[in-house]
Amino acid sequence: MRNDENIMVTGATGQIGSELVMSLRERLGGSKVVALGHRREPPESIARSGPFERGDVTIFSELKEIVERHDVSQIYHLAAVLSAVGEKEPQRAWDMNMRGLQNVLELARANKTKVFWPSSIAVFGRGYPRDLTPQETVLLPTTMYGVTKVAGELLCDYYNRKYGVDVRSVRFPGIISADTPPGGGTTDYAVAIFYEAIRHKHYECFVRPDTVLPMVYMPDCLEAILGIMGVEPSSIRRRDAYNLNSMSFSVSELVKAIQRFVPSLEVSFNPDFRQDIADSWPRSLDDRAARHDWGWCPKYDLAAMTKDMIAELTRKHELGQL
Ligand code: AKB
Repeated sequence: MRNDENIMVTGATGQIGSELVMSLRERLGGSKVVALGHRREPPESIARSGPFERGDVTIFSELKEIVERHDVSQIYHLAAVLSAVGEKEPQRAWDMNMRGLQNVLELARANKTKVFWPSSIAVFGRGYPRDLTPQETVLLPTTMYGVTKVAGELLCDYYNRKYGVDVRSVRFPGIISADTPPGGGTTDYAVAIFYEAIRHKHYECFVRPDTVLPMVYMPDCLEAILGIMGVEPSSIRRRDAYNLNSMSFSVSELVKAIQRFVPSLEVSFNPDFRQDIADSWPRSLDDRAARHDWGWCPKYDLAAMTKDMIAELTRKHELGQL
């Protein structure tokens, strides 16, 4: 990454955005990274360390004005409605996820901007192998979020082939982090359980104990984003999205791992509509293409991630920040 470039991160107050902005600012300098948020107030760390813009990614003119004013040459487009909220508000999910992405790709076409856009394991749904899911298989999602991710992958591939837009993408599994909690996803339980273990020693889980999903810890998630964006365009052989695999565990295994640090944690189960979504997603993925093409190599497993999460949330709790 060159430090004469200006970067914009959309969805900058969200789970990935809030940490990606800080990581990019540490590398490039605060003034080089514009954080774009829509509804939420920015955390103080983001507001203080560089430019923050309020804007709506579905409004092309707003986005264009901000991109041009800051002379942006790379966009990390993270603003999205996730799977669970998307099932409650499918029209909003379509509008936000598709219009936002197309606006970003149109700007990228006009300004020769490089783009990162996250796809998701939600592209899978029916008729595919749930273990070591291949890079190329049937994409029949069961959620509106998944529909927007499949359509988004095709749109990225189209803009690359038709207009040469340098867009790069990965299919993220659930993301676990201790900074900003996720909002409105199906994999949110794997984060919420840590917060509740520290705060109340009790968590009511909305999926069954035997539910297995793939997950990734935030430091590896950031490495994926910076890794795929850091290589030469010729290394990127897919312009739809790469499968990523890191760790997979059942809820029971996660509970046991946390109980090593919080033995009094109790978890009850009350599955809701998110169970069906979880049951339609892969348990693990074949990510050989990502490892081969741009060097994806996650470091955290369940034990290392759990140790880190507990230490970080305990520290925040002691400081009265939880
Ligand atoms: C969600 O649960 O909706 C997201 C995802 C897997 O893309 N975390």
